[in-house]
Parts: sequence; C-alpha cells; structure tokens
Amino acid sequence: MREWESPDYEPSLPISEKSNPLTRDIDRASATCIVRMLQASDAQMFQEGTGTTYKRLLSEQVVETLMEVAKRVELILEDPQDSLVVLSGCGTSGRIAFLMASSFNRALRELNKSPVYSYIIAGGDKALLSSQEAPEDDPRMGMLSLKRVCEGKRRVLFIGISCGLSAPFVAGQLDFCLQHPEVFTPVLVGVNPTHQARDEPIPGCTFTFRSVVQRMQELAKSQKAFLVNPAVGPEAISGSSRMKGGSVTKILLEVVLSAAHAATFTNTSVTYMGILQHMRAYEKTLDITYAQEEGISALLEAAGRSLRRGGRVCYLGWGSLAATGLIDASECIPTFGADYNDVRGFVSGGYRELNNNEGPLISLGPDFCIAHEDFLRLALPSLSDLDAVLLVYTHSDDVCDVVKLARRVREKTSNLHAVYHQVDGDTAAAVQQVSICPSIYLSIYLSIYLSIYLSIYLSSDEYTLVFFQWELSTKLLLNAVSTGAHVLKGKIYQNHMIDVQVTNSKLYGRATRLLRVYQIHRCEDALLKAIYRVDELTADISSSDINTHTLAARNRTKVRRRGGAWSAGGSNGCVTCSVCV
Ligand code: S6P
Repeated sequence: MREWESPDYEPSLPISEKSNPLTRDIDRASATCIVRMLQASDAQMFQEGTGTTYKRLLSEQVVETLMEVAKRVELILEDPQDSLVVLSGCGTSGRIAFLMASSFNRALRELNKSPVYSYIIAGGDKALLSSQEAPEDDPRMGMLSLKRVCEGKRRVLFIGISCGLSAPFVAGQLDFCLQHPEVFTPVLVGVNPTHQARDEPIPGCTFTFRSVVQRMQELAKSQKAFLVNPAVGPEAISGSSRMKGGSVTKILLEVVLSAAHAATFTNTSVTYMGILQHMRAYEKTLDITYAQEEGISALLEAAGRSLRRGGRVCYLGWGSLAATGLIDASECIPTFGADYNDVRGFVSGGYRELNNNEGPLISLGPDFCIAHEDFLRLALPSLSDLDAVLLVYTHSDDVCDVVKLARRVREKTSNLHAVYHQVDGDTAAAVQQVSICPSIYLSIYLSIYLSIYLSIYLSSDEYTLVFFQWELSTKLLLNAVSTGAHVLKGKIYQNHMIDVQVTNSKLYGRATRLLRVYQIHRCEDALLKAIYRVDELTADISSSDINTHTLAARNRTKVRRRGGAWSAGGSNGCVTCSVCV
C-alpha cells in the first residue's frame, strides 16, 4: 500500500487536502527535481489501486459509471429539444466546466447542430480569469444560477464538479436537482471518496455536502444520480486542486462527452474498451509531456528567475491552448499570493476566441485585457530581459503570426521560449520554429485504434483527440512551470501554500490546520490576529462567525508580523511564517 493510501496517513484529512509524501521536500528541490516530483505526482492519476482502499481512474466501477453518464448525454444529443447538459463548479472546476462546454458546443456547431452544453462558474465569467473564491461558499447563488440557466427546460443532466466534494455552491445546485428529479439528473465529479465529502454545516442550509452525497448514493442504485469520484492521490502542492484535480476532471469529462458524441453521430456504441482506451491515450500524453524533462526544467528555471527578480512571465497562446494559458496564469493569484501581473496569459483573438457567456470583460480593467494586441499595448513596451515570454501553439495555428509576434518580443527580451505541439512527422513548421528561440517540441500522435475511433468522433476532424491531448499536455506543462517558478521564488513551505488569502471557508479551514500542524498554540487566534491586524483579539472578533472572518480577509493582500504589529506584508509575507516568528 502506498503511504498516502494508508488509513493512518493524515487520517483527519480528505485525499484532496492531504500532503503528498512524494513532494514533501519540493521547496528545497532543484528545477529538475521539481519536474520529476510533479511527474511522479501526476502519474498517480493512472496508478491502479492497491488493495481495496480507493477506486481509481481506471477502476471498473469508474469506467462503468462513465459509460452510463455518456449514455445519458447521448439521449440528450439525440433529442435536444428543451434539454440541456449543465456543467458547473468553482475556481478551477468552473474553468474546466467552461472549457468542456466550449469544446463540445463547438463540435456540435461543426455538425450544424444547436449547442446543448452550458457552464456555470461561481462568481460569473470574471472568475474564468481571476480569483473569485468567496462565491464558492454560497449555495443559494449556486442554486439560483442553475435555475436561471435551466428555465423552461424539461430535461437537464447536471454535472456538478467539486474536486474536494466540498463546495457549498455546488452542494446547493445538487440539492436543487434532488428536489426536482422530474427534470434533473445530477452527476457529481470529484476526487475524494464519498465518506470524505465535507460534513461542515453550511450557514442557512439544512444539508451539508456529505448529506447531499448520501442522498445521491441512494439514487445512484437506480441510476437516477451518478457519482464519478476516483482517487488520484494528494496534490503535489497540498490542496492545489488546479493541478491533478483539474486534469482528471478534464480527462473524465472529455471521455464521457466524446463517447456520447461518437454514439450519437456515428453509431459507435459506448463501450468499456473505448472508454479505457481513451483514458490510456491521456496516460500516454503524460509520458510524452514529461519526456521533455530537460526543456521543462529550463523553462521553469527561467520563469523562476524572472519572478525572483521582480519580472513577469507572459504566456502568448494560440487556438484552444491559449485558454489553458490564461487559466493557469489566473490561478497563480490565489495559489501563491501572486500579483496579476506576475504570470499573465494572452489569447490570439481575445474574447472572440474565448467565446465566454458574458462576452468581453475589458470594462473590468486591465487585468481583463487578454488579446495579443493588449499584450503589445500593455506589456511589450516595458518588457526586458527580466521578463520571460512563452509562446504556446501547435502546427495547426498560424505559424507566420507566431513568428511575427516572436520577432517583436525578441527586440525587447532574449528570454523567449516556445512550447510547440505537432503531430508525429510534421517537421516543416518545427524547422521554421527553431530559429525563433529555445523550444519544447511535443509530438503527439494517435495509435491506429484511436485514430479510427476518433476520426469518427464529433466531426470529421481526425485530430479531435489530439487537440484534447495537446490541451492536457499544455496544462501539465504550464502547471509545472508556474508552480515550479513560485516554489523557486519561495512561495511554498515544504509542500504547502503559505501565501493565500483565506477568502472562503475551505481556505480558512486549511489555514487553521496548517498553523496547527506547525505546533502553533492557539492557532486560530493567530490567524484572526493576522486577518484583523491586531495584537490582542477583541470580544467582537472572537464571537464573529467564519463568514465575517473571510469577508475581512478579503481586504488583506499579504499578512505578516513586522516588529510585533500585524501589518500588510511584502512579497515574503505569509500567514504561517508570520505566526511562527
Ligand atoms: C484550486 C483552486 C480553487 C478550487 C476551488 C474549487 O487550486 O485554486 O479555486 O478550484 O476552490 O474547489 P473544488 O474542490 O470545489 O473543486
């Protein structure tokens, strides 16, 4: 049995919050070792279970549930009138919901079919590009947003994503589905076993996440609800579900929706083997990506150097990979207490390419300017060798445009890199690319079986799976670069995030726990002192509830103790260290 699988390993924590034994020393590791640790952590996604402890991604029960869910999607695709598939989540889970709805609606459009997918992200579209952690605590907002999207529908397959089986926003939506079984079939996607679903009371609700899960388990017996929750091991950075949690969510949903599309549009039945093969293709993606260990380490080191010296890291992306960059960049803010300018993503085509529900968000300020033109206008003029720029594209993008932009960047910085995806054997564009900058080439190709399987998927585009593989590969790579760079900057202690704003109840619990782990007496008091910037707690503070605390914490950027007084901290400030001193 692996260490994290043992019932004695951090027994009070769900898997999604445990610390990963493989990355315990990541804060002291070299760039290459960081990449190896991340690879080992990601590889846990596809490991078989030892003993009967947890179901895993490739477990029979998981594959069979995926088949059932795919068949439900197929029913909707066959008769889409007044029907909808809604994908919803908070933070990364909501961003994956967005990516899925966009990809599969695009596939439908290519077949001249109407879209059937909708996404909901807690906090609305601005949460696609920025950290909006507070709405996660609001079950009513979750329920209302679902109600709004489903107005007038007679049949809805609701896919609620919460890696930790913990977000009250999603619990509120699932509860609503359970109250209206005539319309809704709920599906829950996460990475914790059901008995580890969060059982904390939700203010103003009679249910907890766990009680909702238990009701779903009852209904699952008659296939009126579905639970897809394989264990994939603790995150490389404890609780950072943007990493494995996000990757596995993407894999699970792409497998289900692709199978449903194949069944509907090409009469390819949903089969156990088909689902399994598709998942194996993602395992291969992981191998292909991490085979570039040297290149990824160099990139991580360059990005780390930039961040340490106060420079920026910019991702310039093309096609569907650009959104992956945008998302990775936005997640650095809550994970590492980063400034929005530290890591930024830009998309060729801007909001037109993103095609989000609420359209352009530029009126919200410069953080929401995401087009390459915005990069040229806002970032390029002040770009220097301190800043690292990363081009992310594939052989199917406009390589001339890439070269044009690369030349302009080169005039300002030599710290320019590229991640380039190609199908096997396609070297023409790669040759052109070599002259631009040091690059990582990721060559992904299909096995014959998958080529046949997928050429009849979704559309006549035989590269459908390849695109998904490229996206996953890009996600793994960018997660490695941004995580590794922040580790090198000193934003991680052991394998814990220590520079986070405690803006929702999950983060509040995590911060309290962290302080407890490090033997801090009266740890919650210490956290409150940091939030309210006081040396002594008043009766008012002590008697307030967690909502009030997380509200107050929203106005704190970094918190550290300076000369005995609690004050806004600088770049090295962190809740834990501030209390340790
Ligand atoms: C995690 C990310 C968070 C989570 C969000 C939802 O790295 O920063 O925003 O995605 O808290 O978590 P969950 O467990 O409901 O998917």
